[in-house]
Amino acid sequence: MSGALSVVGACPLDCPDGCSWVVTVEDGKAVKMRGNPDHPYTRGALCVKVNRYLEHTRADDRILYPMRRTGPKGSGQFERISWDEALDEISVRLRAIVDEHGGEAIWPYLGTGTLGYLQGCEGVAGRRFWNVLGASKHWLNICSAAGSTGLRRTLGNAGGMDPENFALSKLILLWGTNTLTSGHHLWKFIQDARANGAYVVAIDPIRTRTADQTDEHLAIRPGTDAALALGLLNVVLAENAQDEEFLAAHTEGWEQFREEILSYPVERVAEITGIPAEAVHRLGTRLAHTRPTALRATHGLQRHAGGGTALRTIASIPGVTGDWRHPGGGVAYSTSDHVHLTIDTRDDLLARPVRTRVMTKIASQLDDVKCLWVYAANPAGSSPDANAIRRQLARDDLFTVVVEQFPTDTVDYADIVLPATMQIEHYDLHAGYGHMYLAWNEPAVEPPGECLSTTETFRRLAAHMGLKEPSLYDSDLELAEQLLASGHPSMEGITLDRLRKEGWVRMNYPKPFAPFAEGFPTPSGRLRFPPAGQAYVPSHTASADRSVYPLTLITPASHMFLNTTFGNNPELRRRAKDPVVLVHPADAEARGLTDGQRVRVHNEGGEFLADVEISDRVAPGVVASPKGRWPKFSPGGANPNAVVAERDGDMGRGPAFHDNLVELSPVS
Ligand SMILES: Nc1nc2c(c(=O)[nH]1)N[C@H]1C(S)=C(S)[C@@H](COP(=O)(O)OP(=O)(O)OC[C@H]3O[C@@H](n4cnc5c(=O)[nH]c(N)nc54)[C@H](O)[C@@H]3O)O[C@H]1N2
Ligand SMILES: Nc1nc2c(c(=O)[nH]1)N[C@H]1C(S)=C(S)[C@@H](COP(=O)(O)OP(=O)(O)OC[C@H]3O[C@@H](n4cnc5c(=O)[nH]c(N)nc54)[C@H](O)[C@@H]3O)O[C@H]1N2
Ligand code: SF4
Ligand SMILES: [Mo]
Repeated sequence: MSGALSVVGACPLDCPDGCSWVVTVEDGKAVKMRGNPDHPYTRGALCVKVNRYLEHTRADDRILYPMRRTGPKGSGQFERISWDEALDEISVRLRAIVDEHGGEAIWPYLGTGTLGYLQGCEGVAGRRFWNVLGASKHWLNICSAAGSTGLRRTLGNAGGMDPENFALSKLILLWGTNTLTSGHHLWKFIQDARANGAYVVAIDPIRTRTADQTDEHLAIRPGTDAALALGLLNVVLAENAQDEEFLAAHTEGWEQFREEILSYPVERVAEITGIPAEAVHRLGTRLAHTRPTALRATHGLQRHAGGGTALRTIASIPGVTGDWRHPGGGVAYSTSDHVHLTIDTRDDLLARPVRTRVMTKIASQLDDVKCLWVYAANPAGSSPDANAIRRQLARDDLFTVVVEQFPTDTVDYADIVLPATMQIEHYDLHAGYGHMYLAWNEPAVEPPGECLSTTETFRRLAAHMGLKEPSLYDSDLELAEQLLASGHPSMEGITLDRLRKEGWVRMNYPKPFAPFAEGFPTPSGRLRFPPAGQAYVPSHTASADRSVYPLTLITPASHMFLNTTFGNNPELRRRAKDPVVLVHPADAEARGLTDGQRVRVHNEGGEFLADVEISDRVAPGVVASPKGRWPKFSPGGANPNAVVAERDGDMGRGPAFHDNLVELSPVS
C-alpha cells in the first residue's frame, strides 16, 4: 500500500569511512536513513554525527534562496534575491575583475565540505569554468598534504594497507589517530583481530576514548613520533629481527638508515619523546617478534612542523620488519592513492599558466585577490590565523561569493550567498579514503527552496555569462561516466550503470591485498629510507622558546562535529556542551586554575575562551581543545584557530594545527 522507496546514497563528509547509506522515501519525503547493512565497511552503522542527517537537511537555518548582503561585512544581514539577480551581479563583477586585474585576481576557494567527485573537493565542479576565466589555482593542502608527501617519498604511493586487513594483524599501533571519534568503522576490524589475540597500542599525547579501549597507551610528547619510530627500530635491530631478505630485495638506503637507527638508543628516545625507556623497549621487542604488525597513522600525527617526516619514517618500519609482505602488515593512512577516478579538468582552456593560491594561507595570500569564491569550505572557522582572515574578509574591495547550506561565520562576510543542495538532493560519486570501495549517491528527494547543486550552479553561471565552451555544460551523469573511464585496471568493469544498480563496488584489488609485497611504485621499485639526518624533524613546539607561551595546544577532532560541519546543529551542540580545554593537574596548579573555570587560551595570534577541565588525560605541558565549533556560537566569538599560526610544515606545505604554543589566563 505505501509507496516507500529505498534509495542508496553515500555520506559526503570528510571522514575516512565513506559510508554507504539507505534513505527511505515516502510521498517524496525522506523519512528514514540508515547505514547500508550490505556494505562490508559500513556494516549497517553510521555515526553520532550523521544519524540525524535528515533532520539537519530540514533545519530552520538552512539557506534556501540566493541572498545579497545588506549590512556591513561580517554582520550576516542579507536580503533574498532571485537567481537571475544573483547571476547578473556575479557575472558583471567577475567580468570587471578579469578585465581590470586579470583572471588570477579570482580565488576559487574549495574546501572539504563534501568529498564528492562531482560536487566536491575530489572532483570537477567549477574547475573547467575557472580555467575559462583564467582564475588562480587552489591548492587544497589543509588536511593531509604533509603525510601523503612523506609516504610517497618512502613508498612511491601513499595508498598503503587495505584497512579491512587489520582483522589479520597480531599487533596494532594506533599512532596519532583517534579511531573511535574520527573513523570508528575500523574498530570492528580491530575487534576481529583482538578476538585472534592481537595486542593494541595507542600512541597519542592525549589519552583519548580510543586509547581507553586499547591494551596500552603511550603518552608521547607532541611532534616526536619519528624519534619513537627510530627507537623502536633500534630494538628490532638489537633483537636481530630485521627482515634481511626483504631489505635486500625491496629497499634502498638501508646501510645509511641503519646507522641512523643505531644513533637512537632507547634512552635517547625516552628523553626526546617523554615515554619511559622501559616502555619503548617493551614495544620494540613486541614489534620485533610479531608478524604481521599494522600501523594506523592518520592526520593528527602530521599536523606538526615535522609531520611529513614522521609519516616517512613510520612507513619505513614495515620495510625493516618485512611487514609490507603480509596483508595484515604495513601502514594505513589514506587509501586515496589507490583510487583511479580521473577526469580532464581542461587546463588547455587556460590562456596562459596561472599562479596557485594555498588553502591554508588565506590570511596572507588574499591581499591582491579581488574575488573570493568559497564553496564547501568555512575558512572563518577552519583555517589558521582566524583573526587575520576576518580582517581580510572585511575588505571592501573584495567581492566574496559563498555557496553554502548554512549561515556560517564565512557566510556573514559574503556579498552574495548561493544556496547549495545537500547530499540527499544531488548526484555524486565517492571513494572512502579509509577503505577500497566506490559508492554512488543517487538523489532521494527534490532540493528544498531554490537550492542548486554545485555542478548546476556553474552550468547556469556559464550560460548566464554566455560562455561557449561545450564541456562546461556536461551533465552530472556525463561527468560521472568520464570519471569512471580512467582505464586503470582497478576500474575494469566498473560502470555507471553497475554503480547505480549496486550502490557501491569494491575497486579491483585482490582480497586480501598487500600492495607492496612485490615491490614499490618508486622509480627504482624499492622502498626509499629517509636520507641521512632527515629521519626526524622536531616539531615547532619541541624546539621553540617556551618562556612566554609554555603550553603545546592540540586541537583534535571533536566527537560531535565534523570539522565545522554540524557546528550549528542544536542537538549536537547540546551534546558537545561548552568548550573545554584539558589541562594537566600540575599545569592547573601552577596557574591557580580550578576545574570548570573559564580561561583565555592565548598567544601572539589571538585568543579563545574555554572552561578548564583538569585531567591527567593530557601530559604536563600539553593542553587540548577540539576543533569544529563555530566562532559565532563560541564564548568570545572565537574558536581555537585564533591561536593556530599560519605556518608550513616540513612537506607539502601541510598546516601545523597541533603545533602551537599558548598560555592560559583566568578571565577576569
Ligand atoms: N568526529 C569527527 N570525525 C572526523 C573529523 C571531525 O572533525 N570529527 N574530521 C575528519 C577529518 S577532516 C580528518 S582529516 C580526520 C582526522 O582524524 P585524526 O587523524 O584522528 O585527527 P586528529 O583528531 O586531528 O588527531 C588524532 C589524534 O592525534 C593526536 N596527536 C596530535 N599530535 C600528535 C603527535 O604529535 N603525535 C601523536 N602520536 N599523536 C598526536 C591527537 O591527540 C588526536 O587524538 O578525521 C575525520 N573524522
Ligand atoms: N584547529 C584546527 N583546525 C582544523 C583542523 C584541526 O585539526 N584543528 N583540521 C583541518 C582539516 S583536517 C580540515 S579537512 C579542514 C576542513 O575545513 P573546511 O574544508 O573549511 O571544512 P568545514 O569546516 O567542514 O566546512 C565545510 C562547509 O562546506 C559546506 N558544504 C557541505 N557540503 C556542501 C556542498 O555540497 N556544497 C557546498 N557549496 N557547500 C557544502 C558545509 O555546510 C560547511 O559549512 O579543517 C581544518 N581545520
Ligand atoms: S561521518 Fe564518517 S562515520 Fe559518519 S556516516 Fe559519514 S562516513 Fe560514516
Ligand atoms: Mo581533514
